[in-house]
Amino acid sequence: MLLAPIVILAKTTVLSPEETEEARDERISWWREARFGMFIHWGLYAIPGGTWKDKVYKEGYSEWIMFDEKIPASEYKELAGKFNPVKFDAQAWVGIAKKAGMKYMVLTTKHHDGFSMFQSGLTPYNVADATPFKRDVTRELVDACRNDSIHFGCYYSIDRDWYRPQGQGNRYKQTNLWDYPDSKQEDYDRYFATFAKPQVEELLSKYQPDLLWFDEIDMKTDAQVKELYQTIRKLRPECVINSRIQGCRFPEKIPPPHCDYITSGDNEILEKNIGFEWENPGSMNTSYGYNPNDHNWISADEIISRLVEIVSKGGNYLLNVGPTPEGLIPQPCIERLAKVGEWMEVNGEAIYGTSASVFGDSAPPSAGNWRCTVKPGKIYLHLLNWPNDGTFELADLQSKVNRAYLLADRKELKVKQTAGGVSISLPAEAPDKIVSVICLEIADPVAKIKASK
Ligand code: H79
Repeated sequence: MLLAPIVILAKTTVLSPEETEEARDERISWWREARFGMFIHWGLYAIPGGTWKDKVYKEGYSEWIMFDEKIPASEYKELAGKFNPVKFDAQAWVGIAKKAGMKYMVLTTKHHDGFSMFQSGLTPYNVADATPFKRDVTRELVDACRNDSIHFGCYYSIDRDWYRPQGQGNRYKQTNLWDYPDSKQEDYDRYFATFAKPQVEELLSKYQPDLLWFDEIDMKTDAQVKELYQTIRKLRPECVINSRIQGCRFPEKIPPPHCDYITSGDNEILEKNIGFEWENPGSMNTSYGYNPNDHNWISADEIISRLVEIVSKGGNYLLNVGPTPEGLIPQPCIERLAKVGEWMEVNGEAIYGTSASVFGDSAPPSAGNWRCTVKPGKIYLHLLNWPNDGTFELADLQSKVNRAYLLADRKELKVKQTAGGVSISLPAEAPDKIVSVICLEIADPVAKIKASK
């Protein structure tokens, strides 16, 4: 569906007039190695948590409450006076991410509601100056991440800001028309030039983020996108940028200009490897922001299978948590992340720094429901179903297999290799009931596959 119009350009293509493939390669190498990150949606919307007056949302985006309920900015801003997350502990959050096997963290420094979750010189409407809490939570998280070797990214909603008049010339009409019905394009241009872009500059110089994660709906002109991009590159060339700097739709061309990787739709897993870095922003229930009434949690098993599927297609998984107004990561998230962490402890080497499957789209369910990731000289087979007959058949592999073992115990497995492929003998019981991983050490750095498919 989304993939049809893509044109994949040659590797040597210059990404943007100012940019080379080599520069992008160097900048994005940590991100490529990381594969799994924590997304954090935290802001004033955690206080209503999806409930406004008589209206209780049991699903949907709690961070959208201001828009959904058309709350006047003058009323919404009163939430700032109630924001006092006394249990917030940046180190504890980083610890939870680390234990889950996550390697980076992206915090909503400003979501569409327009409230800055960092101390900003451009507006007093920010977490340090407008709340009784008075602490710069972005600063604390950046420091905790740096102390623990976790890369840090800033989510920034640059096109939408419901607190400020912004113009309405966009196709979704997702701007604040209830407070500002006469707002015009000029208002957007002023907002962009005097507030949004300067705030991005402020984030870059104050916090030196490793990643800027934009969330957009195509309100910027091409000239504004370019200006933003050049500003970021000038201030911090090593900062990775996602594709929503331009817009939220899937780019028409790969590589897309002005960014380093593609963000797929919210919770959208691409159908296949697109030959370019991409990332899935996923939620654990239907909301990104905290909503105590949204019980639509996906299981830890589902998270692990999604992670394996995404990575086998060459993507990263940025999995969200929505902390409470007290400053805690919700218990259902903690429980799930702990289970994912146990799996990563055993199987992480089949995730970190790996590339997409060498077997085409890897494992349709008819082939036994398995997926594949690779590293030089290694093939990882992720078995979502355990074979009943004690053997796993892998057709089409031509490279010599030197050694095969399960990551769970590293005991050598018996391998029969013929011109037609490889047959691996397995124990009767799966070591992991969700996904067990076999490692094949092969004689070639890059696996040779029969070109039959
Ligand atoms: O930050 C999270 C979302 O709030 C944000 N992206 C993720 C990472 C996002 N912004 N826009 N969108 C997602 C797409 C808009 C979806 C909508 Fe709706 C569908 C807007 C109106 C209909 C969901 C349902 C939100 C309001 C009603």
